[in-house]
This record gives sequence, structure tokens and C-alpha cells, in this order.
Amino acid sequence: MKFNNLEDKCQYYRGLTDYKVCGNNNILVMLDGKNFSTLIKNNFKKPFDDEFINMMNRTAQFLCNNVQGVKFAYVQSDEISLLITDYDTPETDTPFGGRICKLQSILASLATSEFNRWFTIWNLNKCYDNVNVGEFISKMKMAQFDCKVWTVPNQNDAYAWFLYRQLDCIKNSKQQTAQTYLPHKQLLNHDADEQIEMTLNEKGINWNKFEDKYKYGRFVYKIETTGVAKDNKGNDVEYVRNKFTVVPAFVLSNEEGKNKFYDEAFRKYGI
Ligand SMILES: Nc1nc2c(ncn2[C@@H]2O[C@H](COP(=O)(O)OP(=O)(O)OP(=O)(O)O)[C@@H](O)[C@H]2O)c(=O)[nH]1
Ligand SMILES: [Mg+2]
Repeated sequence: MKFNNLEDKCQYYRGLTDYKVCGNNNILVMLDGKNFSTLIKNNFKKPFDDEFINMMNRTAQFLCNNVQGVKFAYVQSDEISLLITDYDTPETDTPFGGRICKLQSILASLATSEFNRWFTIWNLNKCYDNVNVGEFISKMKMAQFDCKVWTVPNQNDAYAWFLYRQLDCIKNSKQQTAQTYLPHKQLLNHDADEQIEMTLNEKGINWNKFEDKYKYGRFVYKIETTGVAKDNKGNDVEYVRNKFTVVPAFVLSNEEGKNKFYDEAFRKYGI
């Protein structure tokens, strides 16, 4: 191949794998903690740890607030799913021009840095007063996230993704509960529902009575929130704005849940 100059040649090769998502579409993003089983082991409570859950929630909320076009997020275990739309109006831009390498690398970096902010604070809070902070942080294990980005052709297929992840969350939540209280051997050859039945009968632990955030995961979407700010004379003024808020997930697998998902992810934005 012949090129006019060095720059043309280098840019040509680099550009060959600069793939883009198809615009005017429903863009899905999934971020997953790398090797979190090891990171979590011996650090966080089983089956569920609120401090870990809060770190994941804050990371998801940060992504919603810092990535253009996010409408809805779902958090469960060490994973976060995001829905981004770029067809709100004919003028709406696709974030990062739809460039997959940019979307994946920047979103993974945003998640990684934000999670590590809270993870570092959590680690430091466990320290003794006279610890050398610099030395402690230099030895601390840091977290990383991977990131995948793709599109689905319609809103129903976007809903299907969140339903798929929530069904996985429910199954894992049941299994994680059973594995916390009963020996592994006893659970072999039993499905998730049988496992929580056994946990109830033998240990009196009722998975069905757990809080929704543990059973169904958490959603992040915009909710009307009131706040107080100072005006230029220093007086308190109340304001109302739509703010990305973390809430316990509702069940997606029925008509009511599906409808509410459409309300929060699409209808609220007139799409
Ligand atoms: N103790 C505890 N573990 C949790 C909690 N939430 C998620 N986990 C664990 O987090 C791990 C996430 O698993 P995966 O994402 O499948 O595995 P991974 O080790 O991160 O591996 P890769 O994602 O392939 O890099 C599982 O072992 C879960 O049991 C929690 O609240 N408490
Ligand atoms: Mg993981």
C-alpha cells in the first residue's frame, strides 16, 4: 500500500478498528468488576454487604450524571447496566460520536476511578489512627471494571436486557443466600428456589422477606427532588429538579413493571 506521508499511514491503520455504534438507537452498556470475587472475599459481608452495595450504587449514579444521554441504570452484584438514547430530538448527538473504543474506555475509566474513590475511603476508615496513609494506599488493592457497548434495535429489546439481568440477579441472590447458610454439598442438584426453601426450613432464613434491593437489585433514574439553595441575598430558596436517584428495583417481569420501566426510561423523556 502506498501512503502520501507518515501521518496518513499511521492514521489509516489506527482508523481501521475505530468502530462506531449505529446512531439513532438504544445504546446498552454493561460494566463488570474485574475479578471482584477475590476483591470481595474476606472484605465484605455475605450474602449482601451494604457498604459494597453503596459503592456500586454511587458508581452507577456517577455514570448517570457524567455520561451524555443516560436514561436508566441497573446495579446488581458487581455489574452496572446503562441505557443511553441518542434519538431524543433530531439534534441529539451520540456520545463520543458513537465511537466504541471511546465509549468503552472512558466509561470503564469513569467507573473504575469513582468506585476506587469510595473503596479507598472505606479502606482508610478501617485503619488505625497512626497508619501511614501513603504507604497504606500504595499497597491497597485497587478495583477495575470492564465495559461492553452495543445497540439494540428497539425499546422492547432494551427492556429485555434489563429483564435478563434482573432474572440473573434474582437467581444469584437466592443462591448466594443459600450458600451463606448451608454447605455447598447439600445444595448440589437443587435449583435456586429449592435452595431458598431449604434455607428457610433448616435455618429459618426467609429470602422472600429480604429487602427488594437485595432480591431485585437497584435502579437509577431521574426523580423529582426538592432542595434548598441560597439566592444572591443569602436567603434560602427551594428548588425542584429531576435528579438521578438510586432506588430499590421493582420487578420487571410483569406488565406493571414493564410499564413503569417504559415510563422512567422513555416516556418521561418524550421518546
Ligand atoms: N460477599 C459479597 N459478595 C458479593 C456481593 N455482591 C456481589 N458479590 C460477589 O461478587 C462476585 C462477582 O462475580 P463475577 O462478576 O461473576 O466474577 P468476578 O470474580 O468479578 O470475575 P470477572 O467478572 O470475570 O472478572 C460474585 O462472587 C458475587 O458473589 C455482596 O454484597 N457481598
Ligand atoms: Mg465481575
